[in-house]
Amino acid sequence: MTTLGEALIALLEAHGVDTVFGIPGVHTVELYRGLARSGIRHVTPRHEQGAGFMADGYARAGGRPGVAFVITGPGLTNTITAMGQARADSVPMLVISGVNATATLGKGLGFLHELPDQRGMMEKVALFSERITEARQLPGVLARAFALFSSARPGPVHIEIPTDVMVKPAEGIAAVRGNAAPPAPAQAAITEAARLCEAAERPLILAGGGAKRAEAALRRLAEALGAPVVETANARGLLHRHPLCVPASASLKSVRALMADADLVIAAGTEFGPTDYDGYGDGGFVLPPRLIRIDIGADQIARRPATVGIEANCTEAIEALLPAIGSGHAPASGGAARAAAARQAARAELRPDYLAQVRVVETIRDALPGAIIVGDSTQPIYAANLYYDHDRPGGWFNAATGFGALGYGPPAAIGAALAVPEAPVVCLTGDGGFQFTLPELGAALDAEAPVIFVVWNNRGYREIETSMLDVGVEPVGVSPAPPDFCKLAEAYGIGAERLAGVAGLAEALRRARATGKPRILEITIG
Ligand SMILES: Cc1ncc(C[n+]2csc(CCOP(=O)(O)OP(=O)(O)O)c2C)c(N)n1
Ligand SMILES: [Mg+2]
Repeated sequence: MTTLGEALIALLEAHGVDTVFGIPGVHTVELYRGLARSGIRHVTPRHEQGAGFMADGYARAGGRPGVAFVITGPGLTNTITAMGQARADSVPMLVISGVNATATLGKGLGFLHELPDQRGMMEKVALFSERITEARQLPGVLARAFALFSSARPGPVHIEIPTDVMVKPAEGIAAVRGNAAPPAPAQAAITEAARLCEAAERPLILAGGGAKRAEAALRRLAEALGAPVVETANARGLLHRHPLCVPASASLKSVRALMADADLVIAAGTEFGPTDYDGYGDGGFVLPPRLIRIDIGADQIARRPATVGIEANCTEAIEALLPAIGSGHAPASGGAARAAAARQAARAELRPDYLAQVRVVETIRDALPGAIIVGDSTQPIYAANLYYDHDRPGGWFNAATGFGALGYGPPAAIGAALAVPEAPVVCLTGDGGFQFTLPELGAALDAEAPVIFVVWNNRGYREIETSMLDVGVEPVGVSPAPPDFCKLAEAYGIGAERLAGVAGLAEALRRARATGKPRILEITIG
């Protein structure tokens, strides 16, 4: 007999899932019956938040949904933070959990891992949460999840299976093959947008995380229009070193000036989130008056309305827009000069300490070309989110923007390394953030994920201390003592080096990469 738990694994395989991140418990052992025999790799984090963050890093780096298996109750509450992060950054994530036996649900009888209303809790953060009660529901629920991931604005989805349902017979259950595609761009919107593009003398493109897989199309549009391309944190890596690239935050005065000077702004795959556009909370960001928005979701476009909204994925929208712009249209002159001036002014705007930190990140990039750099909320990541030109599309993401969950970096980097084994993966984390998810070092070893953990050790929550000092608050609670990271590495059997400052960082990175194993490089600051 095939059980429902076994059928679920077979369906996941049919949907192309090759890795799940999970911690089993008595409520999910029946999910593992099928897993052991399948081709799916199981990676065990040391905490379910790690499972969620690994699934997130796996999805962002590899472009395929990340899958987590967790137990009911605490396994799922431990995963919520990662789901919040995935929701904020539109990361496709499937979280599959157990739940107590159907007859006990909602009665408050105190069963192991019981929550008052697990699905109700999930519905607040997931795109949808569905309980499986019958085997025949499985294909449809999975098809719905994967259709959402491939055709709409992605995010976390939750499926729960009661323990009494997991063991039900499930013969002859086959996957529903979806052909879900993103909405095709409406011709009327394309025509109107093309007219605006033709009339523009100082066009500008804003690229967000939704554009990170649209590099070739974006480059052609930028060049056809002569438009500088300003990139949010999640878009960095696009158009590396291109004369039109402005890898700087729209929270900077000089970038805002560039935007204000434009007579047409084309926003591709950006929600205009305040952590990118109003990072200092000064309210100084205003939506451009002449605005074309390209977004996969009509509801997203409606939140910050545009002159023209194109509901489509970025590549398809741009590929429809380009031929609609008259073949005689010449690129605006001066685009590269506007971009160069903005780059220079943006860099000059950085505080000297931030500029030094940006140089640290540039050292990492130049030592390991094509690396994926996964960041936590630490000073050099904040600095580089303000200004930094990464060299790999989709290869720069971190928790210092959007939801901003501290501790994201280390597990997300492990997920990234498993998704893209050929790329060097660097986790850049502070001493404070690293302590949130330190035990995942063990998971990196188990899974043979050769992540290079670069620890920016300034002995405390320094960016928060600075925020307190800036507003005259006497710093309290910002100096948690860090452990000896090199001794910790030793305890795990992981190699480590301590660097006093950044001298020698490039060589240390290359040495780390050559080992092909996880490694800690601790940079002691001050
Ligand atoms: C879950 C969570 N808790 C608290 C915070 C607030 N927070 C943001 S950055 C930070 C300090 C991080 O310290 P560290 O990793 O050492 O980086 P540093 O600022 O010292 O470079 C804190 C506490 C957060 N973003 N997320
Ligand atoms: Mg610190």
